[in-house]
Amino acid sequence: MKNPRATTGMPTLTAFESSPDRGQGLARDMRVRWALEEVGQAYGVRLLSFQDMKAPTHLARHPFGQIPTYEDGDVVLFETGAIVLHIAERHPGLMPVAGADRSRAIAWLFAALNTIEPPILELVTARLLEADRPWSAERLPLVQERIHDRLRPLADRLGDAAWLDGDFSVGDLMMASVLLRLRASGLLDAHPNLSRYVARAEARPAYRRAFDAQLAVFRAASVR
Ligand code: GTB
Repeated sequence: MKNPRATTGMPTLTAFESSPDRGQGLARDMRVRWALEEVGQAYGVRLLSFQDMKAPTHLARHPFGQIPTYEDGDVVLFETGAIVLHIAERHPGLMPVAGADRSRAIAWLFAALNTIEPPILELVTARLLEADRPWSAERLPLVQERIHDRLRPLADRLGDAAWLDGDFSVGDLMMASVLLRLRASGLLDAHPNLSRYVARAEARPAYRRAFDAQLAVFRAASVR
């Protein structure tokens, strides 16, 4: 889709005006902020209420009325995978410049979104939306086991390496973003090298800047 009000200058994201995660960095604008910080690209943020997210102006940007979106000149994007890949393709620093190494970095980005994130989202659904169902207690261990079934081979592949395939890449950024959603559950603790991997990712200065920026938004909304 073309941006009807294309302007030159820095990209603009959309994010929650008041994030339901209370500034823990779990909402998906965090991964886009982090990618922009990694490549040193300044950005603006348009904050939306839940009502704004379902209004026609935002639905023109995002067919499902969600955050985040990304606007830069003529480019208007939704889906964090597409946004983060777009950023990585246009700036040096988030993936190798060409060849098989670059393709593997992209494969890890897709693995994070298509292989690791789905069972984690199942757990979130089970905990938040299904806890009062009569079958919930029986189902929860099955959901948890499906997560471990994905984490075990991931942990085996990572081994003692710092990152999944050589230097830190867009694949690591997305994988760490997805794994962070597990922290509160304690499930990551069964895979110590993955816990260390996530801690390494969180210690990156670009991650810290992105985290602080989204936390500042939440704090500002709380005092209003
Ligand atoms: N596949 C899309 C993408 O990757 O961009 C998913 C986008 C998405 O789920 N966005 C969520 C949203 O807009 C916000 S991040 N939800 C509102 C809606 O669908 O109407 C998901 C999220 C929400 C809350 C927490 N939390 O409270 O911890 C964490 C993550």
